[in-house]
Amino acid sequence: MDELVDSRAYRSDGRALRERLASDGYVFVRGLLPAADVRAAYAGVTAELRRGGWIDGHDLPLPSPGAVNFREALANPDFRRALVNADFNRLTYLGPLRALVAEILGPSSFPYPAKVLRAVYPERRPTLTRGRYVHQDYAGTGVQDMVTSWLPLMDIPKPVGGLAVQPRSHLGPPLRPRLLDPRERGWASADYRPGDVLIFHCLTAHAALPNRSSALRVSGDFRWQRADQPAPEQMVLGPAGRSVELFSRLFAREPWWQPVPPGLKLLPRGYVALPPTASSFFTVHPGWQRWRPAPGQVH
Ligand SMILES: O=C(O)CCC(=O)C(=O)O
Repeated sequence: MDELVDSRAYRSDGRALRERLASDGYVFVRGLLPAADVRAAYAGVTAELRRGGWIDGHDLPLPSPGAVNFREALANPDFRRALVNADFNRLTYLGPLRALVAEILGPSSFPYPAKVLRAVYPERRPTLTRGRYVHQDYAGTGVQDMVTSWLPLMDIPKPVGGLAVQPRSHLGPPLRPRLLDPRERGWASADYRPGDVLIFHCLTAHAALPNRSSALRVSGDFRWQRADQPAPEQMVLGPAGRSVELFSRLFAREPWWQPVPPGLKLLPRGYVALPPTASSFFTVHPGWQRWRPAPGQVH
């Protein structure tokens, strides 16, 4: 496993960041966010998970309820409370993260109100979290040049199972989902710390490393796109199909809240994604022209 290249020195240099995204498929910035803000999010999330019996008083995982995937976890009320925690949601809107994405995608970029919280148990085969399978996030939204920001909420050294990306895989064809073997060559990851941010393009292959520790791995992933492209309705209004933007009732009065851009067009729920159009960063591999969405969820 290679080390992610740290782009901290270029965090205000849009051109260098875009070049890095175009060539490697990712941008990693160590210590971008204040660690205290990330630790507050971890404290808020784990308080709910502790109350719900996911972890004990030392944050060690308990056998119950043991949901392995985000969607299953959403059925659990304590997990849902963790997901709506204000300090967790606030992370998406912190100035250094918004500024970094704006340098890459442009000033109209915005995060989807729908956010993903991961609470990943130590791996016990045959049960595996879907994030362990190699995938490309384009399949989830069908929005070209969408980027994902992945944030550790705690120290996540490699044995705790952080995210790995396959540099330059965004230049290749679509890949079939398969389990990532951490000994594979040509992959990169890091010993993550609170405040680090990994951003990757929606055609970049990525997967989580196995959690071989005794700890629950807690991280968040937030997705971003430009305002001049239609956005998937479920990422803006949420899975339950509300009439107003997800979380706006809870957080609209918070000083950090940012509504989605006015006039944003939505891709209706059930919309079947088409092969990606041209990217503004790199030439898309012709193999994507034959791409069709696979049934079922991969992550
Ligand atoms: O954190 C994980 O386990 C998986 C994350 C992932 O696949 C993603 O952010 O797209």
